[in-house]
Amino acid sequence: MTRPPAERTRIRDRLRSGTRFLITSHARPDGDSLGSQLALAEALTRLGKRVRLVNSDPPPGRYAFLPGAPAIEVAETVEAGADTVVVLECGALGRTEVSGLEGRFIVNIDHHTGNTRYGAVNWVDESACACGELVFELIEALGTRLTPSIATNLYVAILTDTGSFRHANITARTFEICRRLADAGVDAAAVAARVFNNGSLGRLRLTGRVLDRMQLEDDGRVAVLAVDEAMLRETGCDADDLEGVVNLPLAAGDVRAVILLKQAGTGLRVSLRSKDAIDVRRVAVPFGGGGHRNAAGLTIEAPSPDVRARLVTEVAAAVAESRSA
Ligand SMILES: [Mn+2]
Repeated sequence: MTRPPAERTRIRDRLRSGTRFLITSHARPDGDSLGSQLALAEALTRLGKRVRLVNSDPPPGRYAFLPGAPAIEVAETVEAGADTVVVLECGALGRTEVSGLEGRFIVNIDHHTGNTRYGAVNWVDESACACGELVFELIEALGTRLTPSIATNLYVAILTDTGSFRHANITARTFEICRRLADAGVDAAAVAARVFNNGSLGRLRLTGRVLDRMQLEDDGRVAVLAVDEAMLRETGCDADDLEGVVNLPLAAGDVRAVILLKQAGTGLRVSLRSKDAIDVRRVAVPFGGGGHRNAAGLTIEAPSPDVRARLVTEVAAAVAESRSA
């Protein structure tokens, strides 16, 4: 899919003409959603705009150092007041888990396959490695200076959404943007240390416990990880501490895909990861989920007893399909 500059131009013009903005993103924020939000918020503020950042969940601790992060408000509903709502990184409006957005002038900027185009303007570029790549282009189009803090936020977005420059969708453009960000003052080693080497011992113990209980299916091609609330409680962790754990089984050459099952109250949150051409997004969609080819997720409110077996069957089928392709 080619980049649609017409939509980016429309968004740029709207950002220039508007005065009061609300920027939101998905629940359970990650490095891309937070970095993209904070970078755009600073750029708009520098243009003299009034900007509110509202999310349904607070930033995980590892992202609390991001420049501007304390300004993020946590709310489940927002009242009128902004002339433009910018929704970043959300394939569907419901992903925000913030109510009160419907019917507003929404600018939708995203890189997820299957985005429902819920905005008044929709800039969806599935070829972007991170939403931060699109926000970089937008800030460039606005002509705002790349400050060290904007650059740091965008670098975190790209660093984390590419799995430290390992995932698909990384292009020469990605490195060109990162070169510009480094030029603008990003300390890449310091950022990586803050994001990856600053966790708790509990998180390390939780990771060990989850991997210790890993089960293999489909002749070792599919790894299944399961996390219940007791494991979190016993290690002093919360669900945010699981970020990245789902990727770890992929370090084994034989493992082609991973299913992580996380108990969430009476429901089940499922993360899927895969290698190469294996499309786990197509597994997630029939369950109401979404994401990318190699990283997808879904939530099952009332899981049936056979849900694990169904997921294993579907993921194994995706693995087989990529082998026969
Ligand atoms: Mn993203």
